[in-house]
Amino acid sequence: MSLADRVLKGDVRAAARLISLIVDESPEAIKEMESLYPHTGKAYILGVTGAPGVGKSTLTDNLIGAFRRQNMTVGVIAIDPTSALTGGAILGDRVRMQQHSADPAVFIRSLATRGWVGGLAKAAIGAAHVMDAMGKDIIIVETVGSGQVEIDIVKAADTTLLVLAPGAGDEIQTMKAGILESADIIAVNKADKEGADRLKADLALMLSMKARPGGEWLPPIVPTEAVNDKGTDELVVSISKHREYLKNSGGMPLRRRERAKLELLESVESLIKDMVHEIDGGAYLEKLIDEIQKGKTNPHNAALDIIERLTGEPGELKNKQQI
Ligand SMILES: Nc1nc2c(ncn2[C@@H]2O[C@H](COP(=O)(O)OP(=O)(O)OP(=O)(O)O)[C@@H](O)[C@H]2O)c(=O)[nH]1
Ligand SMILES: [Mg+2]
Repeated sequence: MSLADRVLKGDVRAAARLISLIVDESPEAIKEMESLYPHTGKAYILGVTGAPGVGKSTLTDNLIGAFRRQNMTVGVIAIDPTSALTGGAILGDRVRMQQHSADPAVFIRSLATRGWVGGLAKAAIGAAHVMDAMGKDIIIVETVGSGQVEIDIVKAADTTLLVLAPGAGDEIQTMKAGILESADIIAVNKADKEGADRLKADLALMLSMKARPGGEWLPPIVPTEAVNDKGTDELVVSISKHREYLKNSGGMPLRRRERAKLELLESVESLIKDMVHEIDGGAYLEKLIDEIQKGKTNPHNAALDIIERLTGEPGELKNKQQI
């Protein structure tokens, strides 16, 4: 039986293997995914983002518990861009979500970047497709921070939960980075700590400054104490309400379109890069790099030369670029 067939039957080991192949950008993954795609699109994707240490994993663990009580099956993708260096955070996530690790209806997978950032959003969405095809009802994608990858993944989720906590000082930066605009729900975690009420009030003020015509969604601010599993039910209610809102407002296809766009563009990028590396067995790329170093050309013109080699239709593009 192929990996894809095993995934469709809910085989956890096959799913783990396929996700590894996706992360490694193996050609085998492309083949397997071809037969999986028609079986995707059923799962609901919840993005959970926020600065390091605000409590995303603890909250995620609570959410897994809440969704399981509703008899939903759950997939979790924890993305950790820093673990290449420490390896510690992933271990932390595993430990934090351990109470669900024995539950066959819960599938948790960490994605490490191993020093590369390119294609991470694509790999995460690929992993989500695998869990979707496995039959998971809801897929939680946990991402740290506010880099481009996070913003991409946040855009690709159906519902985005932004987690903030008082006192870190990070929260304001997160807002500056534009994540606040992408948030559908905001959890003010560590509500047991000083400053939570002020953070909540500041957030409410910031959100009220944006005009929301025609019943546009106003992100609810939900205080939580993840360590004590407090506020989880309120969060789950907000998630259901947002899901309902997306359904009624026609927003769902737009989000999924955004996801398809992200995946497509990342695929184009990686395919073209592969093609470039293969021209003359890599010699052409080296030659252009040499020429850039010697000042005989520049990266932009060298890129146009590459496109000329790849498409055979150079002139038109060059003219366009000059205008
Ligand atoms: N006081 C308090 N501490 C909390 C709360 N929620 C989480 N913590 C603690 O905050 C620390 C970080 O929690 P995590 O759930 O690992 O946070 P995270 O955002 O997933 O962290 P990274 O994945 O490393 O970015 C842990 O020591 C938690 O026990 C809370 O509501 N109150
Ligand atoms: Mg975490």
